Amino acid sequence: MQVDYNERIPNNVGLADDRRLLRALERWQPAYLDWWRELGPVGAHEHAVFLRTAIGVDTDGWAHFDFVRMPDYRWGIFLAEPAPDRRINFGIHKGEPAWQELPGEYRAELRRLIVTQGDTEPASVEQQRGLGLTAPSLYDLRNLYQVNVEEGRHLWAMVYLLHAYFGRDGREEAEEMLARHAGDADKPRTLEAFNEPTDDWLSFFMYTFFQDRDGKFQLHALSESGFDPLSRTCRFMLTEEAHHMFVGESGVMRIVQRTCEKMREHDTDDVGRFGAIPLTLLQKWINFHYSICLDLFGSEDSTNAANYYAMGLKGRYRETRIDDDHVLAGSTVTVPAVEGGRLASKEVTALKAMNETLRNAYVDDSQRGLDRFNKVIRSFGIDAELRLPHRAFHRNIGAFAGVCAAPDGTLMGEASWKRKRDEWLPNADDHAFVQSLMIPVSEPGAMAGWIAAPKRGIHGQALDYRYVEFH
Ligand code: BYC
Ligand code: FE
Ligand code: FE
Repeated sequence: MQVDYNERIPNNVGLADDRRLLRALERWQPAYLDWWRELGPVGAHEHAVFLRTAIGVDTDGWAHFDFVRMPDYRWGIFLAEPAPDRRINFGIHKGEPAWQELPGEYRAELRRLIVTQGDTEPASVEQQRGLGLTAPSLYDLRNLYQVNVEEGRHLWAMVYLLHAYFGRDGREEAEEMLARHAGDADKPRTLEAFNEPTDDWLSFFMYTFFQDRDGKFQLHALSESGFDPLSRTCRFMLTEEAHHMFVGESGVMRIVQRTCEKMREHDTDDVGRFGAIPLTLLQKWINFHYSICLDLFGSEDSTNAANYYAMGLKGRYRETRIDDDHVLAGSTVTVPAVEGGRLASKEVTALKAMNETLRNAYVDDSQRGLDRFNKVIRSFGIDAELRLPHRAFHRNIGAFAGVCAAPDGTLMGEASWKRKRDEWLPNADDHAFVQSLMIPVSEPGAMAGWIAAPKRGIHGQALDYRYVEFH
């Protein structure tokens, strides 16, 4: 289905035929644009950027590439095509037709899921807003802005659901989305990782590798929802998420590549002197971003998660491909626990372990990414490995909250942990060093010294294409 860009809010949901909804969204739109100008990318409002914009939701050719001044980007509302006769695929309503209207008995739960999801989207734009000033290349700058506009669109996607299905309190929640801010002392974003500063490009690539990957898994789980509008919304968001995953993985990969080249060239691990990022620093950044992202999955033992599943609101990763009864009444699984100061495990119902089940899928996926980085390191004949820290390391939610664990999972006293902290997580000197590398490069085709060039350009364009026009 093509999308009509003559409309003020491009969409494939028939907004023109629903005057009330259209008016409500048109009232929210100026507040969104004000927010974007105030808390969106710094100093970018006059740039013309080679961006892709959704023009249809079918798999072939939904994207259109052109130069867009970012405030003129057409944030729209797109849902994946409906699956004919779609059913609820899990939980107590399994087999019933998917809900096309809001199921009244689950209103509170759905509202909460949608608000939590929606809150992360503008949060990420706020967290990344300063990065445009220090991009390592025009290619990377363009990718940053592409991610930013799409996260803005993801907010639109959730705000659409709130406006279309939740009436007045939905509209209030939509306003609150622009009132909470990443890192704000009084009104922070809901989930902790969305309040962390993201001030350098190493952090940006780790963010898109680890934190957007939480987005991928949460969106997959929500795309299984029996509430069909939520499912269709998330299915379309996932097509955009794939690019965010690419930006993160290829970004870290290119840094690893440059680091290894410098290690070989100078026959040393200490490549900071040569303007590259040592593997030890990459490891610290991994330790930080991975651990705060594990928290995003919630507690190992969660009544909320059990309810979401039983009610048919939030499924497992690729629910329909799993070979079981999709009801899970009476089945149990073991989840990690801490008992008497030791790592242990405990049995909980499979329903209450839903957060852990999703986290497990995330851990495996993250490990596959690290395996690919390690393959590059090995291809240089370098005997080193990047590792995911133990799940107990640096956690703030769930069984390991408040536990002092080393990256290898060894439990220890708080004082010892604090003494070691600077060896495991980025410290002030590390931040200062990485910051010192953040010198903007804006010559077409040129790259900052700490990162290798990508293999190819965007949408068939050359690497030295002028992806961003500064005005
Ligand atoms: N920080 O029962 P529990 C993305 C709270 S990322 C702070 O385990 P539940 C993106 C919890 O709210 C994807 N608080 O929680 C990425 C609860 O509070 P109450 C975002 C936390 O509900 C990059 C209490 O602790 N989408 O799209 O099972 C760029 C008990 O916990 C945290 C979603 O998250 C935390 N980390 O699980 C842009 C999907 N964790 O009730 C975008 C929707 C838990 O005691 N959200 N708490 O007041 C959910 O499915 C669930 O809310 C969660 C939490 C999985 C997040
Ligand atoms: Fe998103
Ligand atoms: Fe994303």
